Amino acid sequence: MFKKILIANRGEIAVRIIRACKEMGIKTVAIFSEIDRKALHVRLSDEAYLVGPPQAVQSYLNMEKIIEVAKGSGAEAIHPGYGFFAENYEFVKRVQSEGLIFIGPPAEAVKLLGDKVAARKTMKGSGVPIVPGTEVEIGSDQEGISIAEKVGLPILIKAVGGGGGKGMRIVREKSELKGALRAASSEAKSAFADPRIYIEKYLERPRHVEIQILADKFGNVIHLGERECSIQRRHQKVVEESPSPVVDEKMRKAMGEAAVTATRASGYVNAGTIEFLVDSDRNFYFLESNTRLQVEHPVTEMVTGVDLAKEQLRIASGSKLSYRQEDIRWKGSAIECRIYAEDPENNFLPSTGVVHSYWEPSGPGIRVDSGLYEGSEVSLFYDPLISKLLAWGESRGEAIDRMKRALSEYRISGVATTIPFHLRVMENLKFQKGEIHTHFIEEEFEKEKLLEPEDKDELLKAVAVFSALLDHQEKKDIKLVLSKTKSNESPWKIAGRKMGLRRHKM
Ligand code: MV4
Repeated sequence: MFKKILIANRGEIAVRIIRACKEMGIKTVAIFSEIDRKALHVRLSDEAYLVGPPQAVQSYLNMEKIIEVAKGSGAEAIHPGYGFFAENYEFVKRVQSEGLIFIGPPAEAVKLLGDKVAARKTMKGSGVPIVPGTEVEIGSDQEGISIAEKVGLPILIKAVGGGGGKGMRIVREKSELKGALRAASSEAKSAFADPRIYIEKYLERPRHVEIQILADKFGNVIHLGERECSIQRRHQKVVEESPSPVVDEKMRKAMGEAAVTATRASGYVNAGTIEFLVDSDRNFYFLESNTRLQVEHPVTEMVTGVDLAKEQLRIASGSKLSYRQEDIRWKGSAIECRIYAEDPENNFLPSTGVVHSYWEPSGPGIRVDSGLYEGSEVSLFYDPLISKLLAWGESRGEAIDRMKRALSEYRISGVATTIPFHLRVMENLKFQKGEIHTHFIEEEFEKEKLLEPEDKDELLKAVAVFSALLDHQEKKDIKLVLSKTKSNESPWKIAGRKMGLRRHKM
């Protein structure tokens, strides 16, 4: 086993990994930006090094500096957490070329699964069901039109280099097709430096159900069942749970086997996730694969008892899996609420400030993974996810009751959070019945104020907040960009990107 590792991340996930290391007797090296000097992950680690200014590109995404710290501190391996360098092929290559171990999948698997058509091709070739559509990128308008005719409208145009909902376009009318193909491609080009697009049949109101897998270097692959992740807002997950209310034992076995096949077919090693869309007839289709430890991994830990972070460390250090498939048993039900520093009363406007009082819930069945403490600072520089509240119960009903109790105990003052919104979700009758899908929040909570894609008000609000951090020229640039924006992406993401504040798929 490793003696010392570097954690190339911050916040709750860095804390989560440090905790696993402590229990395994592994020394931890933290990195931090100037604004994170007093952060919890810095306090809990054995050593910590400043890597740059608050902007992620200059600190948590500063490859040279991170490698230098890893080598200088004598760390043998690097855990990327999620976001930042977690799914970056170049980073994995670089880590390995420096003689360090990347705690995650092989570089080739990261590359393969990051290319959405290559992934579809691989899955189709090994018998994993995929959404009807193309397994090659669209070469011309004519090709796009004939594929759309074959698949049948509505279709969804997606970016080959995309994922997480960026650069997608629904086409419902034949007349919209040509324009949509061109718009999607140019959007993909500017967002991912890759204009390639492909087509899938558009599924209406599907569920998002994903399977957790573990694979070691000896060819052993197991699955740990599903997580239901349909409750999301603008491609940002809000609530996740396991088991899924629609998945029974038979379906779990079928999806689990498909996920194991997908894992083997892509040469994957370490912890990973195979995402599926599930239609109203409970057919499931491969969507994409996440080559990282995910934000929502604790729900799986709570129902299986498997410590995924520890298992990642064991796999990376060359041990065999600690479990066989038949050792995995699922008990009860677990729910996660992602607490964001956003104001649900004000269109989920990002909220910043110093946490001046902080009181975490606890008691039976409750787990809190957070990087917060009294006095910690929440800024606009990083992802707004500040805490994950989890509840376990013998039944889904008990998990919901415990979650409601814990949400009502949780006190965070100084920054606005989504805690009150989570309480409304837990109290929603359709949620309680398990009648959820990917458009649940939109339909249940935003009916009256569905934002127009070009809602300038919202965009200008974003500019107002960011402008405190900008100089005059940057402000002019952003206004120019926003005035041309027609995408349905969150204005926060657009404005953030213009500022160089990269948000990552989590
Ligand atoms: C889809 C889809 C319907 N049909 N693909 C959005 C994120 C990206 N990873 C894939 N996404 C979708 N792909 C087909 N063929 C609907 C979505 C989708 C979605 C998927 C998962 C979780 C939330 C979602 C919210 C809206 C749309």
